Amino acid sequence: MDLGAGIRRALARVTGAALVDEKTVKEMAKELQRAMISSDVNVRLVFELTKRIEERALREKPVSGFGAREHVVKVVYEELQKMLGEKFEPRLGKQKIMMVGLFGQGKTTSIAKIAKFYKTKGLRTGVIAADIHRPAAAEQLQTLAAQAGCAFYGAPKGAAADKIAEQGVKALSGEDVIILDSAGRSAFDETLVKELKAMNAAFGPDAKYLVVSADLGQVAGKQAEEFHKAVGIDGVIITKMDGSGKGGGALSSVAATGAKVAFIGTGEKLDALELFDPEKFVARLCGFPDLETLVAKAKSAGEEEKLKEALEEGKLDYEVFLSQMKAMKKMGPLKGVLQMMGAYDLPEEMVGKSEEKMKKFEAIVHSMTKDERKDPELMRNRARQERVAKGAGAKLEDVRELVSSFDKVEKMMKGIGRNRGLMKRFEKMFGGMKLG
Ligand SMILES: Nc1nc2c(ncn2[C@@H]2O[C@H](COP(=O)(O)OP(=O)(O)OP(=O)(O)O)[C@@H](O)[C@H]2O)c(=O)[nH]1
Ligand SMILES: [Mg+2]
Repeated sequence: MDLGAGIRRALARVTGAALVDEKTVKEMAKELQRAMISSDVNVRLVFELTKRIEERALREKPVSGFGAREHVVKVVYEELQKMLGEKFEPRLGKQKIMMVGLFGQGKTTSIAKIAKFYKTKGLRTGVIAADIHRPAAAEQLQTLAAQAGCAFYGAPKGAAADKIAEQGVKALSGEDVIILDSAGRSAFDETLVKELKAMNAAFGPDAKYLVVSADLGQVAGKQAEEFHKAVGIDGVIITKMDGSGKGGGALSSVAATGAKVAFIGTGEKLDALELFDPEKFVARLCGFPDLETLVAKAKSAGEEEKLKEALEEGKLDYEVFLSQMKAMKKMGPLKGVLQMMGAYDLPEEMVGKSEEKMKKFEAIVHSMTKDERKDPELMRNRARQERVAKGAGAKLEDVRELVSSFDKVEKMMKGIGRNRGLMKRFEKMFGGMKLG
């Protein structure tokens, strides 16, 4: 399971609850534990985290303007952030960077990404190929360097790695940032430590980054410790965050050693690199880009108290459906408000439709009869679908897509809105937007 989805699901237990009490908070904490453990976060770390969350959520008084639900979300948000450490501030300016790491972790790719990163900061960058073990290593780096638009130094075959590093620094003396690519190793052992120390002495780096893949999960923390002990590292680059379910484990274990996560790699392309910022990262995981604005919005849009009165079950029909889709489209941030109310992962059906599609859907709804709009069951009929398509100047597939989107959203509503009458609340929030 995707960690973000798991966390959002856990939060939905609270945001979607009619009443936030100890039981709700404990259930949320349990769900959070499940999500984190399945992302390979160390069990002890997980329990420490949820214990702190429970304590703070139940004992602390909400800050002014925050209701019980917002308070719990805020606590989760802050504790997750603390768990992942501080924001990394890369040093800009002239420097030599050495990359270390085991086989296949993404060193060479990350070097090119970082070279590109420094280039966008206006610095001249160059890379040195000193991986003398893997036959095609220099070519790989050369190709990537060309893509990144940075200088490249590769020595003729047969040269020793530390000599290449020394010569490379001379050859690239006109560059501001010089990054050294060295050979990976299959395991952390004495030979590797020796090699690292020799490279360290020959190259004289100002910064050393360890590259680990998110696939390692909590083993990433162990590697951070070992490498730090051997040569000292300034930051860790966690690659393949895009393709691994263990990213949470890798991030938290590295942070737990006191090492800083510097960058994360999120794809094979050279621009798939992010400077690691726990605040932003956690906001994204929780689905609340900006908690404060969100709460303010929830208040003005919903007027909590009035919303609470509207707890009866609502019923979805095509008019409401369309007005909601339009509202979602217009008010992106409302996505957060809805999450606050318990809709943790809104289906693409409600937020992802293109302008063109929306126009089409609107025309389709307009060419439905009043009965059809009010009784969605009718629209399952093929003859009706065909008639409506014709009337709207749309294709039969468009009508069917609308019907299937409607079904999905209705299902979601039933799931989360059963007790709270979420539908009613939607209607209130988007009231006045009904189609004429
Ligand atoms: N999806 C994804 N793939 C990545 C990422 N970073 C690297 N890769 C891929 O991982 C593979 C290994 O990357 P390299 O950069 O060659 O790794 P390395 O550590 O230099 O490997 P050795 O030199 O053999 O030790 C390549 O296929 C990369 O395209 C990432 O952030 N996301
Ligand atoms: Mg390599």
